[in-house]
Amino acid sequence: MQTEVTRLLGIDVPVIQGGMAWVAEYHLAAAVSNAGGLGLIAAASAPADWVRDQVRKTKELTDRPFGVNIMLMSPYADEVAQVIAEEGVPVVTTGAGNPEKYMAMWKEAGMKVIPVVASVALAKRMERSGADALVAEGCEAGGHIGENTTMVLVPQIVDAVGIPVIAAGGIGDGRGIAAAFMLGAKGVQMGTHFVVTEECQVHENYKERILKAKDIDSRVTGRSTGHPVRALRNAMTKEYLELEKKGASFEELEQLTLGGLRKAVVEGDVTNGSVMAGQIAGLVKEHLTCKELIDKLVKETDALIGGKGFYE
Ligand code: TUI
Repeated sequence: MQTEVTRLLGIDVPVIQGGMAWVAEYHLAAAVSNAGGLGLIAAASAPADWVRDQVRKTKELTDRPFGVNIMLMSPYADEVAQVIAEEGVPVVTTGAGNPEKYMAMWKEAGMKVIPVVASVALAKRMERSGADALVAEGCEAGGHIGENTTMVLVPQIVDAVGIPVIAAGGIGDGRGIAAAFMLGAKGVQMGTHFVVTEECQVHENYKERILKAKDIDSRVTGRSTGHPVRALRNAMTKEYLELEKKGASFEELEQLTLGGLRKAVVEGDVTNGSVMAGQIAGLVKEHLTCKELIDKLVKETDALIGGKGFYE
């Protein structure tokens, strides 16, 4: 499955693992890269030293390209941006903001820069500032989301820019990948399905919650505060949405989610914690290794669109 994305990144399969906060650490990143995709470490809100350590541990486990995702709302974003340039991380993706101010430093360090965007406006701006490719993430995705679905966002961004577009949000199998290629994408980013892989270190309760999720189990909290976040429904999302309906203050709402992702990922509290996952959770029923998952995705995609000129 060679495409502009595999050639740009030096990988075998145009599948990128999402930079999921608290979830995407070095075991997972290295396993995805060793399986031929692009593994990512999520810097999330972690300090720069933690990221440096994760990068070094990833390098011990793989010789293949990998990346770091920087969450731009992090108080440590500036330091992490610097550290990944120093450590010679091959690829950086960014989320939840505009990474323009780091672009020159990263390009100088020879890194491939792939901002995650949720709008055509930011996509165009990122191309002008020198991005090598873009992840166009629709609101089917888990975590912090934009307004548009993948189906409407991807073709509009593909038409608006000349650099390769990687589709994200709502993709969980070969059918989703084939559909993304039909919309003009040259690769995909997947998060939710990688959470339930063997190598992913999240608490078993988190994996179980995804594996038993139904199509209607997804909720978006925080629309009223301007920070919409998608997670699987539980006692926390119920209370949050009730408080939001009552017009609760930002501070009161924030209190409810503070440390919630850690609670779910590390402690396994999937009742009161934040179980971030995409809408595709309902489709995810298999617990595989990263290699098994990626091989299966390639086989499924090939059966649908192999030899039809989408990725030769
Ligand atoms: O960033 C993500 N997903 C995330 S970040 C995250 S950590 C977090 N936890 C709780 C609350 C908030 C964040 C969990 N999930 N995806 C990429 C993404 N970026 N989706 C949407 C955007 C985005 C949104 C607005 C990118 C840029 C933007 O505006 C930039 C600007 O300045 O115009």
